[in-house]
This record gives sequence, C-alpha cells and structure tokens, in this order.
Amino acid sequence: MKKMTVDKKQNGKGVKIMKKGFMKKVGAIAVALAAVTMCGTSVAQAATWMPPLGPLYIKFDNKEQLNLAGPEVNWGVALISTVSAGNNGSDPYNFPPTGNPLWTDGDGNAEITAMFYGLTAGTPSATAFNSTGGFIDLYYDDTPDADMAAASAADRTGVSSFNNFTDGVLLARIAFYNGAIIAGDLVTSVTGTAIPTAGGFTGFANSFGNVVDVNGDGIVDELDGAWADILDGNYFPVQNGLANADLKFRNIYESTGSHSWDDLGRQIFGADSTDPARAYVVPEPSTMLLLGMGLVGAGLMARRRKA
Ligand SMILES: [Ca+2]
Ligand SMILES: [Ca+2]
Ligand SMILES: [Ca+2]
Ligand SMILES: [Ca+2]
Repeated sequence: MKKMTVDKKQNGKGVKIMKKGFMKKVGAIAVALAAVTMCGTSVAQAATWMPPLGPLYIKFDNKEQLNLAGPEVNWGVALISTVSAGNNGSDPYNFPPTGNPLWTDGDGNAEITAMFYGLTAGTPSATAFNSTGGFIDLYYDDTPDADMAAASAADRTGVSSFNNFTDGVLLARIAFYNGAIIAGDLVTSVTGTAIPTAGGFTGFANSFGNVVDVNGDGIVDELDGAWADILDGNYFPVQNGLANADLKFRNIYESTGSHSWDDLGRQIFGADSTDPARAYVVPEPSTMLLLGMGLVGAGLMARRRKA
C-alpha cells in the first residue's frame, strides 16, 4: 500500500526509485526484504532528478589545474548551473538552449557537481593544448555543499575525489574520447586553442565523451550511475570514422595569471572555465522492459544474479 503511494507521488517513477534504492541501500539482501525497506525514507534519498528525453544543453562552471609538465596535465571540478532542453532543429549537434531551464542549481535542494581528472599529454602541438584520456564523473547531491568560490586545489582527496564535489549519487562516469576531435589524430581527446602561460590565456577546449562501464560487468546500464543508460545516446558524429559519441563539450578556459588556483612555481596554471555540454537523452531500456513484464521483483533478482 505504501509503495503505491510512492509510485503515484513520483509520477510513475517508483520502479526506478526502487531499483536505485535497492542497489544503494540494501546491497545483497533479498528482494522481498528490500521491498519492505523501500517503503521507508531511503526511497527519497536515492532519487535523483531525471532529465527528459531528447537534446540537453548543460551549463556548468569549473575551476581547473593545467600542468604542462604532467603527467596529469589537466583536472578540475565543476558545478552545473542549469540544464535546459536543446533545440536540435536549429543546430543538430550544438542545439542551443530553448525555454526556461528544466533544472537550476538548488532545485529540490540539490546540486549536480562534477570532477574531471586523468588527462595526460596528447599529440604535441605548438599552437594547441592537447590532452588524451581522462574522465569526468557527475554527481547528484541532496545535501548540497559545493562552493566554487571557496574550493581549493588542496581539497582534492584522491585521483577522482574532491571535498564536497564528489559526494552524493554517481550519475555517470564519462570518458573523454580519444581520436574523436581532430581529423587524422587518433590520440587526442581534448584540444584547446591556447597553451597556458604565466601571462594569462583564454582558449576554447573541444572534446567528446562516452558513458563508461563503472562496475566492470562489461555493459553500461543504471548500475553504472543513475543517468548512465539515459546518457548513452551515441548521438554525436565524430572524427576519424569512430563510433558516435554520447556527449559533446565546448569550454572556454581562461586565466588572468593571478588566479587563486595558480601554482606558477610548478608550471601549474589555474583557470576558470564555462561550458556547455550537450547530451542526447534516450529511454532506459531496462526500466521499460521491467515495466512491460510487470515483474519488477523477478527482474531485480535476475539482475542481481547476472551481476
Ligand atoms: Ca553533500
Ligand atoms: Ca556535494
Ligand atoms: Ca556496468
Ligand atoms: Ca555510448
């Protein structure tokens, strides 16, 4: 009875919420017990805002470190400010935002944050700042605490962890796409138009990204993050005949040379960046299948055995 109430309140998304709550809170306990547990407060904690299907325009601000000496040439943290529907009729791959934002920082008393890391030196260039590899992790946090102004490079606590920016629910891990951005270059994942210097710089960075398998089972689905399967849209054409990408990024990165994230003695430059990212949201195949079968519990059991 209680579960039915939750389903109605969440506009029919109770199934998704159950699954996420199940994975996050209950672990290996039997499904029957999990269903009982889901009737409690854990349901609300596990829920994230879910974007609608179709083109998305995601605005974010970030702070980053650019280290020409490497080995990690670039990393940083970001706070998503707004998520809007994109107009893919006017521009099929850059789709400008249309209408009011669908989500704004603070909605639902939550924040969406990101950390990018692991970018190493790409194909050398005298005019471009190229990197290869790297990931960006997206988080939804219903105890918001990220403060872009106060964040310090010293708040990094690990390869992919940073105080107040990597807590909450993982939405997806996105790998920057090697070879996707420069014709004839199968190495570079992100290319920037300005090489960082102590005199200050402003550049534009372009890249593509793909949602990746996090739990190591070889497939990308909701077990790899609350948005992992819906961001796996394979929408954006890329260079070099490679398969379509899931996300497209274009950032402006700039520094006056007196930025608080600078560490000039080590040839590390701090920069502010702004967005946007584009994604094309697709349906959750597993959720639709489960709904169609009307066998949510059995489906969860099957998933558990498979995993
Ligand atoms: Ca938090
Ligand atoms: Ca946070
Ligand atoms: Ca997986
Ligand atoms: Ca994909």
